[in-house]
Amino acid sequence: MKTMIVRTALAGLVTGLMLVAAPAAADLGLINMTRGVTESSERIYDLHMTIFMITVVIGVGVFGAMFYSIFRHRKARGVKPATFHHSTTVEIIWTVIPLAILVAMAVPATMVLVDFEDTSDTEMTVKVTGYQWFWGYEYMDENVQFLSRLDRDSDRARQLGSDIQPASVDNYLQNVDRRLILPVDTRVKFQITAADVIHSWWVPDLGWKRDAIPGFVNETWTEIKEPGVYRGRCAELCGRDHGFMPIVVEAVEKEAFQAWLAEQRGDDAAATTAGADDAEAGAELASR
Ligand SMILES: [Cu+2]
Repeated sequence: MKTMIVRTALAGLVTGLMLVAAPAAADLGLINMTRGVTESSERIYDLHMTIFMITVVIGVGVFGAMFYSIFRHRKARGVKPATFHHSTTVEIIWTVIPLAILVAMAVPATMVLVDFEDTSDTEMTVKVTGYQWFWGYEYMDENVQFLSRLDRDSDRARQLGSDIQPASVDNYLQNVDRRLILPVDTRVKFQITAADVIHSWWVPDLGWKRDAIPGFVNETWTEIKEPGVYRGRCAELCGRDHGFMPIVVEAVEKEAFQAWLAEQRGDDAAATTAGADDAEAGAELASR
């Protein structure tokens, strides 16, 4: 009778695990961190996987030893409890080993963090300003700046009683009217700040997230390897429309970027005027 119960329970457990594990295995990439499209994002990913594997090994080791001991030394088998209550050797071991593991993990993690702070040798600078509730981008020394807001379609669909199905909008709440265009294979410095409250500029594919704080300028850098469109969002609860200030970065080849920049700068007079209007609107908002 007893063995039958155990067997039924085990069979149930295995079936349950298979049901959970099968779809999970297929979608592992969805629940894991993204590899990203920069060298630093790949370093972060590798670091994350290494440390994850270390914790898995520790977890299996510790829980394995624990469950084995509980099972093997259970009272039902007539095991007598040990009577010792102090062991200096054991205490030294269980202090030194975790300490060594922590130091071993801290060294590569610190190296990645230090690398983020190193904004030397960057080829261009983009200033990012967070506003309630949109982003401002300025290409330093290029005389190009603009504001980037939630795209019209998403904005219309999100209004109360709009009757527009969000699913019918492309990249609902993840699209903007003007994308941040960046060149690939270029070390780009970011200067991140805010004009009203704290925001946070976050594009997962770049590997980092930086707070945009009024009165402070946070610096970091990126170098995108592949052309493409990379989406992100504000990652610091900044007020009513926090969920409606997405970020879209479009990485293009260097020549295409230069052409785009020239177009923005004045070869296209309309674009410059629009940029100036945007800047005024931003300044006005900032002074409120
Ligand atoms: Cu925000």
